[in-house]
Amino acid sequence: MKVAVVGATGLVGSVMLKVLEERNFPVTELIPVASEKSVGKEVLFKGQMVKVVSVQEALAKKPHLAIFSAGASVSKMLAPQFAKIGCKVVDNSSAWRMDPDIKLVIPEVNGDVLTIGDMIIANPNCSTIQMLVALNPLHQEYGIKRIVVSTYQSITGTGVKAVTQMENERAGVEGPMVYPHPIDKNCIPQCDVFLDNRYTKEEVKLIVETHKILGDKTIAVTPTAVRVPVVGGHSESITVELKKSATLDDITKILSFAPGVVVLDNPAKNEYPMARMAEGKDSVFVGRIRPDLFVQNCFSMWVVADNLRKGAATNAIQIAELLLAKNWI
Ligand code: 11C
Repeated sequence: MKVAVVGATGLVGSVMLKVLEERNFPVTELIPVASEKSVGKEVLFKGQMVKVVSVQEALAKKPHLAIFSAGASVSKMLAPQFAKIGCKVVDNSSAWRMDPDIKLVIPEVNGDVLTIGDMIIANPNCSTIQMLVALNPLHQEYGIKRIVVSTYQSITGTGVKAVTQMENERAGVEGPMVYPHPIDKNCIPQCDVFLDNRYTKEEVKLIVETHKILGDKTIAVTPTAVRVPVVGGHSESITVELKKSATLDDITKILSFAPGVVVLDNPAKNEYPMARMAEGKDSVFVGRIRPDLFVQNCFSMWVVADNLRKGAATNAIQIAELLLAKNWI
């Protein structure tokens, strides 16, 4: 299969190549695509250097699948051009997520919504993916009434420029700032820009994407998104109130069997998920599971995942694997 990776030289793009290779995705020809300034550069795939090409060259090669991670405006403009030539597009940007005609998919949660006619499929935001991989099994069993979530997000979510900002700060070197404040030795309660309702775009994504993926707009979602000086993954403190009664044992058992979830919860041994251990892995790790001491049928937990893998590249490639299993590519 001819597979184009649009944005192949970016942080997520390079993880895409790694994950395609690791999962043995049947790539017969890799077509790395990037902006004009990167055309001619080379990327490493399966032990070989492959030349980065322009969008026009990529279209001329008629790929069967294109995985986009080049930002929303690029996706908005180019995804339809690939779809038009019969190429399935899995888009990692926010461009198509809330379009009512486009499916927003986490394979473990709502992979069954995909149909043969879907040409552009949206990959949700990283902080939504890990939250819903953990919470969907509880929603299916008990129904979710309310979610209160605070995120502790890796700087890799902002891209390579943020990593450079933190490295410069640590080295005491002046350099361009992508955040409005220093990030090293700091927590910035702002991911992305503010909207009129005083929430940030990242926080609103947690609300609207949850409603679309779970197909339930009645779920109350109260998000606070925070950027922290961490590179390995995003962590989330989640409190979930359920509609039906459940015990701690029920919740732990359901999560232990949940697809894509690894429970790591042993307070006696100080064991719980952390970004350092999630880095480079594809699972969503859940720990610190405990009942609320004041609210009935309410549980808190700590959820961690590698935002570049399950939060982006791995989820996108899992969507492509679903299409492949159905013979739709
Ligand atoms: C972050 N979640 O960590 C963002 C990165 O909508 O795909 C990905 C933004 C998006 O800042």
